[in-house]
Order: sequence, then C-alpha cells, then structure tokens
Amino acid sequence: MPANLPPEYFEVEKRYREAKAPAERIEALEQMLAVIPKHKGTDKLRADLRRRVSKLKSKQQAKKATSRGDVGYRIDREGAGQIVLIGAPNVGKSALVAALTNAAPEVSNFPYTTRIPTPGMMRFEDIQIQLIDTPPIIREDVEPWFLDMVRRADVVLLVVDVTADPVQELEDTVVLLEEKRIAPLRLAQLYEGRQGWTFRPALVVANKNDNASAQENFQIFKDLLEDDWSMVAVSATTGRNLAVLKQMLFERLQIIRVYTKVRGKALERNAPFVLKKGATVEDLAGKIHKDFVDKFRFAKVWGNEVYDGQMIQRDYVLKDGDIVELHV
Ligand SMILES: Nc1nc2c(ncn2[C@@H]2O[C@H](COP(=O)(O)OP(=O)(O)OP(=O)(O)O)[C@@H](O)[C@H]2O)c(=O)[nH]1
Ligand SMILES: [Mg+2]
Repeated sequence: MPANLPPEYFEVEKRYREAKAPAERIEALEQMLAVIPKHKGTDKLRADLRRRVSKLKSKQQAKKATSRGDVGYRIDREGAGQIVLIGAPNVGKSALVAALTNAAPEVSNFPYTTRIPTPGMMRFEDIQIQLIDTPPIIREDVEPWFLDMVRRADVVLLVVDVTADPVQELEDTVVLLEEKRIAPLRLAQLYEGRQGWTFRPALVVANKNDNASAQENFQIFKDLLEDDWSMVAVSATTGRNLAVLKQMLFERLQIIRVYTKVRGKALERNAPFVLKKGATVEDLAGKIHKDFVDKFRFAKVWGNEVYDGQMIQRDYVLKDGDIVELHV
C-alpha cells in the first residue's frame, strides 16, 4: 500500500537528517510521527520511527539520571487557584492559555510546539486564577515533573480537538494518567481502598469548536463517550464559550470571595479574601491575622443569605460575596 506521505513529512525528515543533538533528533522524529497519516500503508514506517525515538530516549534518560540537579519544572501557585491544561499535541492548549491569560505562549500549527510549562494569570471578575500551559502528553515521554504538576493542580483541564479525533485523544490521556495512578475526582469513590492514587477535579475542554460543523463533531463526541464527563465546547480562535469556561473553572475551584469592611466605613467590595468553600468567619479572621482568632468577639455580615449587618459568630459559614466586619 502506498504511504502517501504529506510534504511536511519530508521537511521534518530533512531536519532529522541534519540534526546532531539527540534532543533535536527526537523532536524531529516525533514531528515526523505526528504528520504521518495513520493507515496500514504507514504501519511499518511508524513502528520504525517509534523504535528510533525510544532508543534515543533511553540513551538520553541514562544520561539524565547521571547528571545531577535535573529535577524538571515546578511552578509556584499564584492567585486563587492553579489549573493545568494537558492533552495531545496540537489541540490548542497554548492557544487557550493565550486567549484566557496575560501570557503569550507560542501557538503554531506544528505539533510539539510547547516544550516547557508556561503559567499565565486569568482574570475572573475580581480575582486572578493561574493557568499552566504544558507540553503535549505522549506515552513515550511522561516526565515526573509533569505528573507532579498534575497531582498538585487544583483542576486539570483535559483539552481535545473536536475537529480531529477527540475520543481517542481523551482516552489516550486518561489511560496514561491512570497508569500513573491519577484519575478524575468523580471516580474516587469507585476506586476506594486503592493505595497511592491521586484524584483531581477534571474538566474536558473540547476546543476548535468554531462553527456549526465543529459543533456537530462535538455532539458526536459527546454521544460516543461512555463516561459522564463534565465538559465544555470552546474555541480559542473565536472566543466561543470562553466566558462559560471561566465560570466553570471558578466553580470547580470550590472557592469563595469574601470582602472585609471597616466599622463606620461604607460598604464596598475591595480586593477579596479567597477562601475554600465551607470556610467560617474564624478562618477569615485567621487569614487576616492570627491574633484576630483569639481576640474575635463577633462579626457582622452583609450578603445574599443574611439580613444586612446580621450579627454572626465564629462558626458562621461564609458565602461567596459576603462582606464581613470583624469585631475584635
Ligand atoms: N480553528 C481553530 N484552530 C485553533 C483553535 N485553537 C488553536 N488552534 C490552532 O491549532 C494549532 C495548534 O495550536 P496550539 O495552541 O499551538 O496547540 P497545542 O495544544 O499547544 O500544541 P502543542 O504545544 O504542540 O502540544 C494552531 O495552528 C492554532 O492556531 C481553535 O479554537 N480553532
Ligand atoms: Mg502548545
């Protein structure tokens, strides 16, 4: 069967032949693999390329293990929560981070564009949420730092491309994570009793939903999925549903915003304190100053579920949007 290779293949192949450093050769091979169409005629070629990649990788790994200090990447949490975007090559992770945050990661129609994780801050109403763009997740190369980043994230976004093969992309990512004992939070009960697992809140983001035909693909994708994922169809290019995505992310983070008021001053929403859902006035006092916890006498609250200036005690459970006047 003829292989019918696209012209890009020959471009990257040329780069492969010219590449000297192992990392460059691996990169070129991976790009070759990504542009080769998947059919019977290319089975052998793909298998051969994969073999070459893994050979080079194992050589590199051996080197890495001996060179000290190579611990990978770790991005400190900033803002009201840390959300990591993961997925197959070219699905639009970087485009989403560029559209949603102040960061400008490189976006290109070439798979394997992103090489290192890049954080950006996303504004949601009056708070900032951190999003992290990551290199594509692929079987041959899941590094420990990447898994740690996923395990530590408050929410994991599984990004797929509705115009490509979203079912496969999602399955590949989920299977890979499961092999590393990471699973979506909603499965935690199902997996009860298993040791060493990490469960993270997850959301499927079906990107490139630019038009009616993409929307049809999204419907098919939803129908084909056996599991009950929470998901949203968006377009990084047109901006479609990005506001919905932001709202969903805020809800997923399970946080509340609480404003403080000084006695005798007017009610106004200053910069909020961000607390976990279920937090009490005592938690708020502790966040302001630890002395406030001991010296707390009572507080007054203005909000949706209370009457204005209602007197509350330290065990009052705060709601998103509450304005609190602490009396110490
Ligand atoms: N039509 C359309 N194209 C998009 C959309 N989002 C991203 N793209 C395009 O898809 C290609 C890949 O986008 P990237 O953001 O670089 O993809 P990525 O997932 O970061 O890719 P890697 O870094 O290789 O893993 C680029 O050509 C983007 O312009 C979208 O919503 N609609
Ligand atoms: Mg990218």
